[in-house]
Amino acid sequence: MLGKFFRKPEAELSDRVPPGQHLAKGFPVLTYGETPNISQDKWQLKVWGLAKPITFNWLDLMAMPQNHFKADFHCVTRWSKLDVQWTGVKVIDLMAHVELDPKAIHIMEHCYGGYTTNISLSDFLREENFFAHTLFDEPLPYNHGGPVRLVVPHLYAWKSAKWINGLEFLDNEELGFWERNGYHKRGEPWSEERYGSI
Ligand SMILES: Nc1nc2c(c(=O)[nH]1)N[C@H]1C(S)=C(S)[C@@H](COP(=O)(O)O)O[C@H]1N2
Ligand SMILES: [Mo]
Repeated sequence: MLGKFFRKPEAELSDRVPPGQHLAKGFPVLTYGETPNISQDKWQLKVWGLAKPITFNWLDLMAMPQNHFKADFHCVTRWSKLDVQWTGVKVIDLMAHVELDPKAIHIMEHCYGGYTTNISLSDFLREENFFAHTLFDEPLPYNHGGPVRLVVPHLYAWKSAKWINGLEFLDNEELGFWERNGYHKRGEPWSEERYGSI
C-alpha cells in the first residue's frame, strides 16, 4: 500500500536497520542541555593525555584531505536515519598528525557544553569515522553539532560527539556522560548494546 509518504518496504531495508530501530522522518535533533554557538574561527580541537599535546583549528582541518561520506545513523532511543550525507575529514587523516603514547588504548571525547563520551582506540581509528563540518551540502547546523562533530557510524549515535573540542587519550576505560548514566560502554547497535550492566 502506498501512503502519501512513500517508504520502502521494511524487508528491503532490514539488513540496514538494526534490531529494535525504526526509520525516522527527517533528521531529529538529540541534545542533552544547551546548544553551544561556536563559530568556525573560534573552534578548536585539543589533544591531551597519552599523546603529544596539539591543537587543531578550522584552517588546520580545511587543509586536510576532504571527503564525502554517506553513513547510517542509529540513535539508542530507537530511531535510525539511513544515508546521511556529510563532508569532512577522516579520523585517520587527522590522527596522522597526532603522536600517540603506545599506552593509549581509550579516548574520552570532549565537547563544548561539557558533554563527554568514551570510545576505545580501535573503535575510534576506523577508516569510516570522520569529523564532519558539512551536512547535505550545507555547513553543519549548530543543532546537529556545527561547526564540527565526530561521526562514528558503527556505534550508536551518542558516540558521535557534537561540537567536539577535545580528545583525551587514556590507558584505561573511563566512562562518559551517558555511559555513567546507564548506557553501554561500547554501544554497538547490531548487538543492541543499549544499556550497561549496573
Ligand atoms: N555534545 C553532544 N554530542 C551529542 C549529544 C549531546 O547531547 N551533546 N547527543 C548524542 C546523541 S544521544 C545522539 S542520538 C546524536 C544526535 O545527533 P543529531 O542531534 O545530529 O541527530 O548526537 C550525540 N552527540
Ligand atoms: Mo541518541
